[in-house]
Amino acid sequence: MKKIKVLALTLVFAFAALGGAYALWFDELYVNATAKTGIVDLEWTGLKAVDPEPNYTGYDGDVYGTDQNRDGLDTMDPGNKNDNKNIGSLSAEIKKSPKSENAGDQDKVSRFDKLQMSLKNGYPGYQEYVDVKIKNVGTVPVKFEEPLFEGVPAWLLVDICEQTNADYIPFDLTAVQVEPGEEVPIKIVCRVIEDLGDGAICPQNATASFSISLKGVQWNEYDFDLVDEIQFPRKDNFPYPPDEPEV
Ligand SMILES: [Ca+2]
Ligand SMILES: [Ca+2]
Ligand SMILES: [Ca+2]
Repeated sequence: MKKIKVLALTLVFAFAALGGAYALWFDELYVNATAKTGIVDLEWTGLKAVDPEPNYTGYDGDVYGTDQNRDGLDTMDPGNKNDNKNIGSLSAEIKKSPKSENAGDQDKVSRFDKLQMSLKNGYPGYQEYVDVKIKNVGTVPVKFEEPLFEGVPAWLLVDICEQTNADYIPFDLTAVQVEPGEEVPIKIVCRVIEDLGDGAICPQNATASFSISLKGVQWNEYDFDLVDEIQFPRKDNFPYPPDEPEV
C-alpha cells in the first residue's frame, strides 16, 4: 500500500515537471523485436508391411504364394508344423489426413498422419504386423498421450510393440519424447483370436473398422497446465556465470 502511495506521488511530480519541459536535450532508446512460434507436427514414415496383398482371394495363383519366391506366405506360430500358405494379408498405406478441425492440430509441415491398415481374409491364428516410424517433422519436442484404440472387435488383438521380430515387447509410447527431426520406430501387430470366451468363437466373414489415435503434444504441456501469465521466479538451470561481463 505504501509503495502505491509513493508511486502515485512520484507520478504527480512527474506530470508537474512535464508542464515546463520543452526544449530540453533528449535521446530515445528503442526495442525492435521479432517473434516467431514453432511447429508441432508429426507424420508417419518408413512403412513396411510384412504380409501385404495380394492374398489367396485377391490373385490368380495358388495358396502357396504369389510368385516363384512364394511371396505372401502367412506366418505360423513357433512350433506349428503345418505348412505356410498365403491365405490372409495385412496391407498398409500412409495417406494424407483431412485437414483437422481442431485448432491445435495445424499440420504446418505434413498431413501424412493417417496409416490405413487393411486385414483381409483373416482366420484364427493369423498374425501379422507393419513396421512404421513416427517422425517429428516440427520444431518442438513432442510427448505422447496414451494411445486410443477405438472399434477394435473382440476377435482381434491389436497392439503397439517394439520393432523386433525376436520377441513381443509392448511399446510404451507415453515413455518417449521425440525431438524435432527424430523418428520413433514402432510395430503395429494384429492377431485374429479364436476363443472369445463364454462359448463364443471368432465370427466368419466379419468386417470391422477400427482406429488407433496417437496424440503427440508439445512436451512442456504434458501433464502440466500452462497459465497465460508471466511467471516468476524463473527456474534458471544455467544462470549467468559469475564472471560473465555485463553487455
Ligand atoms: Ca502432421
Ligand atoms: Ca499372406
Ligand atoms: Ca494432423
